[in-house]
Amino acid sequence: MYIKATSRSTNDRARLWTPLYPATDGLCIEWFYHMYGDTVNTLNVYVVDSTSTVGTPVWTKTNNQRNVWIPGQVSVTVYGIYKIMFEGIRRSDYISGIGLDDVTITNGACLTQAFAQCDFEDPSICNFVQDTMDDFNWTRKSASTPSSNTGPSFDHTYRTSQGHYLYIEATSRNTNGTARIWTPLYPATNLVCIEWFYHMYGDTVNTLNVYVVDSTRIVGTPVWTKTNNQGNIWILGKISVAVFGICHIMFEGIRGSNYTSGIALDDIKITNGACLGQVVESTTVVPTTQQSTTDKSTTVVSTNVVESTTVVSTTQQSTTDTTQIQSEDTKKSEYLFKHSSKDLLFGVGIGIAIGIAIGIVASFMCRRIILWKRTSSSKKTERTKTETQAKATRENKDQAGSS
Ligand SMILES: [Ca+2]
Ligand SMILES: [Ca+2]
Repeated sequence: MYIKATSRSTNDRARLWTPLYPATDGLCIEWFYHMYGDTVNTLNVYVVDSTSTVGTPVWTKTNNQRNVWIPGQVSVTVYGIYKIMFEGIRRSDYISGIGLDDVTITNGACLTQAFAQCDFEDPSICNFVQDTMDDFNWTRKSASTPSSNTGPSFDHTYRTSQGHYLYIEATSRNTNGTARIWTPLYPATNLVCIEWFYHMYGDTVNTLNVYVVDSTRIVGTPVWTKTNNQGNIWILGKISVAVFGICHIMFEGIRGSNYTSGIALDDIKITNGACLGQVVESTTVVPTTQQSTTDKSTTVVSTNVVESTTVVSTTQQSTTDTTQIQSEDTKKSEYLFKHSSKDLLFGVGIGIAIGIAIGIVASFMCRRIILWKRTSSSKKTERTKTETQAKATRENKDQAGSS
């Protein structure tokens, strides 16, 4: 679908409505748009309830975005029955066509929603903010940088002299001078995936640092750092960071000893959740700044070196998790110990009780046997005595008879 600008007036609008959808847990709206032409105006996306009252757009894009199809995505928190409306607005003349294709509406938030995706083609640089407490600023540029033997000759997005990137211009700056640029604040619910392309070319290139900083803006240690000349190529940086809460991402370029220390950035993408896809070079950062590098194989994908760093726990949260797991284990072994010793005591008690019972029964039986034996032997003695007396009486009687 497209809006044909020929024979229309300035600011004429064309609105396209979806049917009504039941949203039980928010909606994910995805589409592709094409906004090519010098006088391209605006594409708006609205979420509208069954009353059909149009409020403010949930997504908006203005001006020429070049001759490419670009994916659009937005998650909206709505509960009830909704329809989506796409609105194209014409500008001053016929070169303001807008195309729309592959619209998908899903119940629930978008799974891989990018907080930000910046190719630096728009002068607004995606609301990234220059630091004012540092030494100088990042510069938005297309084509080559002014100095030779340093900096890129074209951007990463289009690989043409028309595409734009950000870079630190080292000329007329001090050694170790820093330039910092901040993203807006993002609500991270679990992990954050940070992806970007960097270009670090020049004999005296110093350092590029990436930080994740909470809303206090207190800068800690970088979650990623790279130093020295990396050659005249754009390289993919990729890192998953455990973050729970609101955070900025901050890129810091540090100048080297002379003008050949240009560092450039392009195609920055910040996503909620861990990084997906190919991880070629992987670095695992374990707690207490102990670094162990594992699985270090490097593959060149087209002309980009793919590189990835996974931060397992540079944050309190992960450390807490580990502690919780450890204390769970401790509890478990304590429980087992307590219970096994209880069982043992119980067993010994029963054993003793049975022993005592057997002893009592045995001693009772013994006494009975002894008593019985005594009684029977005394009876026997008495019988023998009686028999002896009877015998003597009989003998006396016999003697008396014979005499
Ligand atoms: Ca600055
Ligand atoms: Ca670019």
